[in-house]
Amino acid sequence: MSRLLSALSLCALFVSVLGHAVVTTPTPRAIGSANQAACGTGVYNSLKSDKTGPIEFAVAKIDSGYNAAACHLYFCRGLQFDDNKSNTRKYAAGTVVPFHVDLVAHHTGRANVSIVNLATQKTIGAPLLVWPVYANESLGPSQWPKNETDFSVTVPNLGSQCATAGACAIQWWWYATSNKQTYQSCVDFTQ
Ligand SMILES: *[C@@H]1O[C@H](CO)[C@@H](O)[C@H](O)[C@H]1NC(C)=O
Ligand SMILES: *[C@@H]1O[C@H](CO)[C@@H](O)[C@H](O)[C@H]1NC(C)=O
Ligand SMILES: *[C@@H]1O[C@H](CO)[C@@H](O)[C@H](O)[C@H]1NC(C)=O
Ligand SMILES: *[C@@H]1O[C@H](CO)[C@@H](O)[C@H](O)[C@H]1NC(C)=O
Ligand SMILES: [Cu+2]
Repeated sequence: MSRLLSALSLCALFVSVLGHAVVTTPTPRAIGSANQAACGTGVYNSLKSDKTGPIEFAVAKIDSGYNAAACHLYFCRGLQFDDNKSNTRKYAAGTVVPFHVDLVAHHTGRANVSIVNLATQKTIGAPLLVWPVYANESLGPSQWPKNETDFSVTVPNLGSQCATAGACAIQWWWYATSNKQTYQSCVDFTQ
């Protein structure tokens, strides 16, 4: 019995150390040297070690190399556009973009997907999708809503706001209220 209990607690530890979620389709913005320069090595190593890990793990590693004016950890997970410019998509108004989220561990919370302005770090318009409850940890696999991991967003007409690379991204944002952990992924695009 005690062996079973320790196996169970090891498992829980494993799950809490292992990562939790990231967008995998479209391939989101990658991490690189611009992130390290802006965020410092402690944060960079944490973000890089597990792309599904919560932002709070990286916050815990903030060191003297962290530049708060350049590294916005709670926006696009602190990842920098400059690290992955070639990954900028072009989405005409009305484009339906399929998403897949690799949801490694469920923690009850809420989520949304929005177009974001990379300069002001604000949402452009209303969120495209909202999940008032996301990744409910009380549900078993057969009950998991399919649209928490596979969904599509329709890119609205953004006028000229997103004409330049580095102006806009689509951000997926999950906040797990049950353990106060934040997950974000950004897909850079122009229109
Ligand atoms: C950024 O995206 C491109 C295109 O998807 C990819 O080939 C490249 O390896 C990425 N860059 C980094 C730094 O990972
Ligand atoms: C997800 O699917 C459920 C059940 O069909 C639906 O009620 C909900 O509105 C959908 N949520 C999103 C964000 O698409
Ligand atoms: C999560 O699922 C359980 C079991 O169906 C339900 O009782 C609970 O209300 C759900 N949580 C939220 C926040 O909706
Ligand atoms: C998206 O979700 C996050 C986490 O719950 C929340 O803080 C944020 O205000 C939401 N964004 C919008 C535009 O509703
Ligand atoms: Cu997690």
